[in-house]
Amino acid sequence: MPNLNKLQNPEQLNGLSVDFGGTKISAARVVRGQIADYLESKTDGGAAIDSQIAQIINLLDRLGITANDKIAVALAGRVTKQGVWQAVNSKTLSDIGNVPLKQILENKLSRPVNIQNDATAAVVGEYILGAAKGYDRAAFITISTGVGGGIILGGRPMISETGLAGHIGFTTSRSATEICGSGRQKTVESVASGNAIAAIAQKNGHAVKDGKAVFEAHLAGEVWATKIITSSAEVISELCANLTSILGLDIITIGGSVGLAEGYLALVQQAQKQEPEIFRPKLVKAELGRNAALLGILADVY
Ligand code: ADP
Ligand code: BMX
Repeated sequence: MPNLNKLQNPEQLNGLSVDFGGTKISAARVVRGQIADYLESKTDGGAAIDSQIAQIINLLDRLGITANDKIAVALAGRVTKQGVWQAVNSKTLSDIGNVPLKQILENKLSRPVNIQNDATAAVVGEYILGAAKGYDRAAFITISTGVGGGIILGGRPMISETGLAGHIGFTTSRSATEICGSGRQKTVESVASGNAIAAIAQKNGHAVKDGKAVFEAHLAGEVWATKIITSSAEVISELCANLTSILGLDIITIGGSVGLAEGYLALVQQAQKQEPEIFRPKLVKAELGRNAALLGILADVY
């Protein structure tokens, strides 16, 4: 696998990219490391695989595919070395099991297509042209529909044969109580993710549509909502300390719509104060914001 240190030049990031998440699918035309065009559609987590693939192709078509365009797709779920896509949390994407997506897209688009997990793509983006530039041991945590992770060690993204490496949302937390869609008990994702934030609020009798609505209630001063958002941030702080114990990280970049929302990072940093100093890495917002995976997926490192 190529070492990322040789790929620091953002000028090399060109083409069409897709970021397929549990809530939204975004797509972009990237020109020399810049987003030149951007489109978004809503994810239907219950849709059949053919329809999910049609969504990806539709966004690419709308951006306008030319013969020479490089195409790469970042995805929620694990992506095996063979390019097979599989949801780990099957409640988020219910029909994604054992899909040979790389082959399917290559046949449809008549060119090589790189596919990779969304958070792994995001850490690569942040490493090449965002907040993790120059750090040898970096992680990206997305707090979004789920909680995902991408890790770079020694200038290389951590990728395993099964595609499971980096799935930090499925580690456990001392605050969790529920089973999650991965089948594991008491996971970080089951208590800190956008879906969990909404589910906890609904369980407590608050008629909210999604995590965003809970976040808005928190910003509006609703105490019940602040309690849920603070608890999510505390769990992410615990995760940061756990990851740092295992990997000796220098920096963690925080992304995803919950992670990027106003004041969330400050809550995680506040919770970090409970940890002894050695367990507190540098914690920053993803500099590339929502575009981290769209940019990182175009690097030739997977
Ligand atoms: P995806 O998981 O598809 O990558 P996002 O990063 O947008 O998408 O994360 C989706 C989650 O973030 C949902 O739970 C959604 O309700 C929540 N969310 C979306 N926008 C905001 C916002 N502005 N503030 C807080 N939460 C948000
Ligand atoms: C989940 C898992 C990860 C993903 C992460 C963030 C699934 C479907 N998803 O932990 O693969 O990286 O969520 O994904 O198993 P997002 O949908 O929140 O962007």
